Parts: sequence; structure tokens; C-alpha cells
Amino acid sequence: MIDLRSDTVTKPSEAMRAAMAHAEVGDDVYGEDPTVNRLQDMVAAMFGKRAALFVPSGTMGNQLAIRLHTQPGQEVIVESTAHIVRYEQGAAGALAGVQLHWVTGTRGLISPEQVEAAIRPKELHTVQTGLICLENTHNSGGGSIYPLATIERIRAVAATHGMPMHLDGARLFNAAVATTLPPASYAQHFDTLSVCLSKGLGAPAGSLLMMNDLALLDKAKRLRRMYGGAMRQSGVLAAAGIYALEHNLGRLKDDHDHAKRLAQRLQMIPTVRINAQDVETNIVIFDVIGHRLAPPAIVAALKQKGVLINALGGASFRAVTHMDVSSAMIDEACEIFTHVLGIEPLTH
Ligand code: TLP
Repeated sequence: MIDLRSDTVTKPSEAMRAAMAHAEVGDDVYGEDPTVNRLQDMVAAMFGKRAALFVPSGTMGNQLAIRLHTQPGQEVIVESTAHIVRYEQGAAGALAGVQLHWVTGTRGLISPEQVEAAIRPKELHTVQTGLICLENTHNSGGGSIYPLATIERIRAVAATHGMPMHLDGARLFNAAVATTLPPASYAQHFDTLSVCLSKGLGAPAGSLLMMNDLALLDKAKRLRRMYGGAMRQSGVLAAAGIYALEHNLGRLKDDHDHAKRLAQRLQMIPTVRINAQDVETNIVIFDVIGHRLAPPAIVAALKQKGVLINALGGASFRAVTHMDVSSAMIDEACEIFTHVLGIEPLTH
């Protein structure tokens, strides 16, 4: 089976498992797990931040950040298709007591002018803005990359209003590899950012929430405990993360090349709507129009031929490339897409 549902489906390699098995561990709630500490120091240094906190998931990283920066009743500016909006089960409202102010972007990216317009005036009747969140790369935007210049300008707007910024950097490594910019060049513009080890890097679990402010780190540790994310001998997981950072970063470029190739082939199928030029990293989002099968049946037909993808709602589908999908498997997937999506289009 060629599983393109997500880059989260990768399984730890033998070498990664060996690193996990031999990890030196301790109780991380006491701050005594040497492998967790090593991973945190390594990632903080990589992103030019003073501190990184190991958390179980990207969702927890985002939700800790929202809670850290806001007061209940405030508003968080976020793009309307962001992971925080679509896929975190309303956690910002449920756990931090804030409402989300959606701004509709282009392929998930919003402009400094839109941010400026969304910040509420500081007057008594109006809800108050507490935080601005960006996502890079943008998942629902098709793995789109924020131009650094746009981030710099959004940061300038935020600074004028004294507004903190958080980055959902679940796939920031993909952006860094695709642009060849150092990860810290993005990170410098955010008060907090989270990155995931369980996406393209192939680790089984784990994310890091980073910041410069050590008072914020203390608060984040308490909240992590409150949210049930304080783990014990988590060095077993951290070891997988260290292995992933040491071995699997550079190869993200292969995933990007595979995604581009897939998109170019999909573009040739008459029922498929996609602009292959838009594919910058490892996520391929496309629409299927005028096919005789409804989206769930398309997913089932592809599965039957050996390819798994996700339907996103409406006519949209998502295919994600990752380290467990080889170049040959991409070629095979292209044939299957052409076969299943290319046949019997509806004629009006
Ligand atoms: N994304 C998953 C699903 O939840 C949709 C995927 O398959 O892409 N931020 C972004 C941008 C993400 O894409 C994800 C996971 C997360 C945060 C959350 O990470 P986890 O799953 O570790 O909580």
C-alpha cells in the first residue's frame, strides 16, 4: 500500500528503534531525563531560542502557546483554514477560553495588511486581541511557505500593537529545507513556536515548544502538566527525535521533489484541478471535478488499487509525501491516479 494520507504515518526505522532502545533516561518531571534535555538544548540552539520544551504533540504545543499568551475572553488572529481552526477540536475555546478571529488567506498565507485590519481597537466595548498565530508551512494551504519578508512585515505590525506572535511550525523544517534558510531566520520573529518531529522527520511522537522568555517556560511547564503532557522516561521518545534530526533532515528535499512530480502528473488528468507550480514542499492538494464517483468512492477506488489519500471535504483531496514513500512508489501512485481519476469523466 502506498500511504499518502499524511507524513505522520511513517514507522520508525530499525536504526531509530535502536537509538530509542539504548536511550539514557530519567524522570523528566524532575528535569532529570538526559536525553530529553539534550533534545531540548539541540532544538533550542537550532532555532536560536533560549529554551525548548518537549511535548507529546503539535496540538499540545499550539494550545500551550495560546494559553500562555492570552486571557480568557480575548481573541486570537489566525488564518481561516489553519490547523488550530480545523483540526484541534476547538481547544482554544475549550481550554484557553479565547475566540478565534479568522482571516482568509491565499493558500493559507495572510498579509500584514490583513493582520493590521484584524487587530481590534483598544477601547472598552471591543473584544481584545491577545495573539497572532501563523502556520509555516501551511498544511491546508498545500504546504505553502511564508516568504520571510511577509513574516517580517507581520512582526512589525504586531510590534506596533504590542502583540505576541506564535508560529505553528509543525512543518517548519520543510520550509527551511525548501528555501535553504536557517530555521532561526523564521524563529526570530516569534515569541513562541512549535515544531514537530512526528511529521516529515519520521519520529513516532513529539514536538517542541520554544521561547526566549524563561518565565514563560516555567508557566509552560505548569500548563503542560495541567494538560496531561508531562511525561516521565520520555527520553525513549526524545532519542527518536535526536536520531531524526541527525539523519532525516536533508532528505526532506526528496519528499518535495516527489510531491512536485506527483502534482505534475495529476495536472495532466482532465478531472483534476491543481496548479503544480504551487507545490513548494511535501503536500499536494487537488480537486476532482466531473468524475462519476463521489469523493468517498474515489478514496475507496484508489485504496483498492493500492493508494491511500485523504478527502478534505467538498471536491478536495490531499496527498502527502514522506520518507516511507520511495521514488518508485511515486511512479506507481501516478499510474494509479491516472487510471482511477482518468476514466469515465462525466460529460455535460
Ligand atoms: N496535522 C495532521 C492532521 O492533524 C491534519 C496531518 O495529517 O497533517 N500543526 C499542523 C500544521 C499540523 O499539520 C498538525 C498535524 C499539527 C499541528 C498537530 O500535530 P499533532 O498531530 O502532533 O497534534
